[in-house]
Amino acid sequence: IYKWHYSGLNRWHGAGSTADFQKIIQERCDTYTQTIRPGSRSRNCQAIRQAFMSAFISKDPCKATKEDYNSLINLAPPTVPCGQQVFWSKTKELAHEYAKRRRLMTLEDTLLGYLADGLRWCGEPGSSDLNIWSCPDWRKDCRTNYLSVFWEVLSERFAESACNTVRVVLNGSLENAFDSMSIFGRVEAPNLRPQVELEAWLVHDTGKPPSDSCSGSSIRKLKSILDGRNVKFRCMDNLSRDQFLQRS
Ligand code: AVW
Repeated sequence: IYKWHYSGLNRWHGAGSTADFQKIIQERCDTYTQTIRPGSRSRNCQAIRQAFMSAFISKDPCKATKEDYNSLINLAPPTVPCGQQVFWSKTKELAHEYAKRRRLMTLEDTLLGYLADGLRWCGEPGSSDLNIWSCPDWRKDCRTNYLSVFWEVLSERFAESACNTVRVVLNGSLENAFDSMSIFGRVEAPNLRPQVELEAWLVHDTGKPPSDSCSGSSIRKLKSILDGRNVKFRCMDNLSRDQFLQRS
């Protein structure tokens, strides 16, 4: 029992892989390429599903590297037409609603972001299956797990491809709307190219006063990261969720 508990499929502290992971990936890929973005270059969904599986199957779930995802990302780079990108941090649902209304694109509107959105996956050395019982938790087990590394490398590529004006939706109901440890803070903001302009929108819960503003210390920190890269910055604050979504 002791040995099974500590070396078996149940040893990680995070929830296990999503049931029917492969099937969901294949179905989402077919939907995306046929219905959501039929104009996008025709993609081979079977090859994409296989590259996704090869990235992590039979591998130590705590030893993910960015390179593990190279072939997958090269099959479907997360690039977006100039000026259409929307980043988010602690505002996922709101940013998606905003992007939808304005015909802009979040990472989850790119093929790989759409495929993986909300799913979990990890493998196990010596097995060709996903571990459906448990997967490493970022805090309790390891940061270099396949889920975290996937979102980091996909976000990095998404940010690197930004051009013209892009936007980030930040949560103005938090004391620090900008979190330098988040993916937006650690990976996306530091990878924007020079001459890109970032517009930050600080949006708070309707009916409550905001908890952070463009002049607060967290946004000053974001500004200093961008200054160092010659990225232009504009910031809009004191918007409630309703005002933000309605504003044209
Ligand atoms: P957060 P971050 N499905 O709200 O700035 C499941 O603090 O860190 O925002 N998990 C996901 C997804 C997804 N679609 N996306 C990110 N995660 C994970 C990519 C990830 O570990 C977008 F372009 C992340 O740390 C946004 O601009 C956490 O859930 C940016 O990254 C969300 O934490 C949002 O990441």
